[in-house]
Amino acid sequence: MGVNVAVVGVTGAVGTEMLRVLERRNFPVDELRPLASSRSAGKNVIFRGKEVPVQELTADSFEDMNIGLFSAGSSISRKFVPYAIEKNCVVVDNTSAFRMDEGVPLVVPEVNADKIPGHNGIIANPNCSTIQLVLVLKPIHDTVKIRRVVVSTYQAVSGAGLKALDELKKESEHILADKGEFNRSIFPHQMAFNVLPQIPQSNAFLPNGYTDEEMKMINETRKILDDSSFRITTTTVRVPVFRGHSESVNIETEEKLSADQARDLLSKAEGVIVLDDPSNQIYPMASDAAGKDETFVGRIRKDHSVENGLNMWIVSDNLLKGAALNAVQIAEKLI
Ligand code: NAP
Ligand code: 3JM
Repeated sequence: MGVNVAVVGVTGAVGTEMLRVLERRNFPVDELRPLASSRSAGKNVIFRGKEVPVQELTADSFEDMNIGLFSAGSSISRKFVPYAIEKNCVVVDNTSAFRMDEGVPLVVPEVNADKIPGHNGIIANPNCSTIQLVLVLKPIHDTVKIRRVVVSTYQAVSGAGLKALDELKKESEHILADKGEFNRSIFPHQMAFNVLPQIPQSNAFLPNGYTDEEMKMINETRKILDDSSFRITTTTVRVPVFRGHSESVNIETEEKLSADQARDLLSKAEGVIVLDDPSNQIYPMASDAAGKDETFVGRIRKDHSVENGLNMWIVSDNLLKGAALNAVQIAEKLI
């Protein structure tokens, strides 16, 4: 018995991966309903080798659908998720719209799949930078209790959507061809050959000096680890990489965990691969993680500035484990 699946935002960076992941994991789709804006109605997507027409998302889009995978932005989710729920279509929401709502499980299956059965029609997929972080923090927290975490991210441009990717390509060519001033519409500053300490690029900074992305990582990590006072601080940064988010992570723990013990612990963690052989220049890189399902961790070493501390480098494909794959894994648990 298959299920009927609506994919909202099917023409986007995440939606496109959603179809590929459903296909390659043989998700038992009976009917696929690809949904996007009126701009895309009439276009086709390819699913299992067949063309399927994209429909415009409306209040009536969820008739007969069992699962709705949403990734068309938070305002679209706020407006249309209630129509899906009305039709008993269970929603896996990839946006920030409901993540922090009580009664909405925020799930990374390897970490807290046990929260899924408590849902009331919506299960939220965390932010891409949160997912790869908690996959690594959870086994460490369970073993030696984390006292404090300091994270700096190096996030790929695909995390900002297809238009942002296009702008980076065009700006790169423009600069290499020495064409002078470049007219940009997505990023507030040069993104090619540059590093921007502001994610998302369009939102104002919060009164506390943080960005939305930084606060998402903090609040979501606390919710997933089930500890509202978990000590974590973040700086989120966009780098001119197409695909794959990297994170420099400093972890202080209550009890001692040596670098070797951490490597051993993390090599047994589901969904995590330790890539850590500095003498042979082996460490995780965005270029290797792109297109892969796992989250990679390396450069694991003692932080000499504290009694019990570790530094590490965590990399994952932001469109796969950071978005589409995690959402489909949640849907797999649902059925
Ligand atoms: P994108 O490449 O810009 O794609 C946006 C998608 O949303 C397109 O399919 C677009 O359809 C659709 N859309 C826009 N306005 C719409 C409307 N009024 N009605 C119906 N569909 C509409 O962006 P993306 O990178 O795929 O990200 C999409 C969203 O996913 C983000 O806004 C974010 O909320 C979420 N996201 C989540 C994660 C995560 O969970 N970790 C990561 C990245 C993104 P058209 O082609 O017709 O315009
Ligand atoms: C990642 O307001 C918006 O729609 C922002 C869109 C967005 C989000 C989000 O807030 O849902 C772009 C990129 C995310 C996310 O995963 O939090």
